[in-house]
Amino acid sequence: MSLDLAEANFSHLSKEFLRVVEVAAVESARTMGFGQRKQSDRAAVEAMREAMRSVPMNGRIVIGEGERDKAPMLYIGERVGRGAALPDDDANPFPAVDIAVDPLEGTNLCATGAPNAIAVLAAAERGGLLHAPDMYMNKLVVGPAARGRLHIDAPVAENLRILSECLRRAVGDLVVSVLDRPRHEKLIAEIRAAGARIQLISDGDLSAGISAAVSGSGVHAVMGIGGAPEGVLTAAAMKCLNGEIQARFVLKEQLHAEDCAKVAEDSETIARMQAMGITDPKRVYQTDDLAPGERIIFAMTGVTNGNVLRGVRFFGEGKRTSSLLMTTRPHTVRLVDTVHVEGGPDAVIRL
Ligand code: VTB
Repeated sequence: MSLDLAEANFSHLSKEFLRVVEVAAVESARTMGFGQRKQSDRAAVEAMREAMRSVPMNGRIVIGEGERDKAPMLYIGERVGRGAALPDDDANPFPAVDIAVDPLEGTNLCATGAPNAIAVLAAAERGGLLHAPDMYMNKLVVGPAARGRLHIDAPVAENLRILSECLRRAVGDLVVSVLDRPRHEKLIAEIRAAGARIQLISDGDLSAGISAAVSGSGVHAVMGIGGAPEGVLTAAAMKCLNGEIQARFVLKEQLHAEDCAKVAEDSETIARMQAMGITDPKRVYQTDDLAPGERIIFAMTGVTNGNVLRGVRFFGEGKRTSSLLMTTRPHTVRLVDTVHVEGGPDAVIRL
């Protein structure tokens, strides 16, 4: 029998994944503000892939940089970790793990030095993360206080009223994070009409979702259409943070004209969804549908400063990273502040 993702392995792996997201963040952060999003992304992808090689697991990428023919690294289906050199069968001595990666979530944010760029991955036992195609997804993300209380199909004003009750404050005190896109004109108008405040973001609805589930971040919900892969990663984070995501895939016919050019014809998309096991394209996905795993590991490191994490800081004697490392078993949320010392025996560590 191949090893299950047993408790001991599981906590050990989480530390390995921390190292993986830390190096991806460091390498992309070196390119901050260069105005070269592809270069920033490549730096993160290469660093993450290299760091992943030595992880003692039989890993398989389920959400990655794209299909194999388009992405040479961390493509969907790529096997990673020390177990990748051996057949993917019961005799493989390494624990079988499914992995969703976003080596640099917010490539533009990094390229311009804007807040909330992160390096992130989620892992689970095999089958623990939905194989979501790279397409658009409508999302509603809230924190623990409102879990189970809102519905993605309810009118925006009603959801905001319930959210305000759950958070014991006025609707006018709420902040909803929304991607700043023409497709959200109506949504933005509805949030404004309901009286809530809005944080328009240029990119990064995954880190916004995490903010919504962390009290004190200043964000109370995320609404609107972003990427489906980011939706699965958000779900993995919500399992650890006791928050909630509700989501639905969005087909071309429902998209704003501006976004239509970016997506394939619906017939092609539906075929891709079916190949990935998604038979009902209109279904509402709950947190547990997107991330059904029981043993989830979620690791993220700040690249640029953000609502929850600080970005990478470089200084003469090393660098410092700020990360979130979360597991469902045991259920822990670690805020990890790492000093990577490079200055030798005379380096001074500061608080
Ligand atoms: C979405 C969002 C991501 O890119 O995928 C977005 O989920 C792309 O949307 O967080 P557009 O096609 O409208 O630009 C991010 O913002 C960053 O990867």
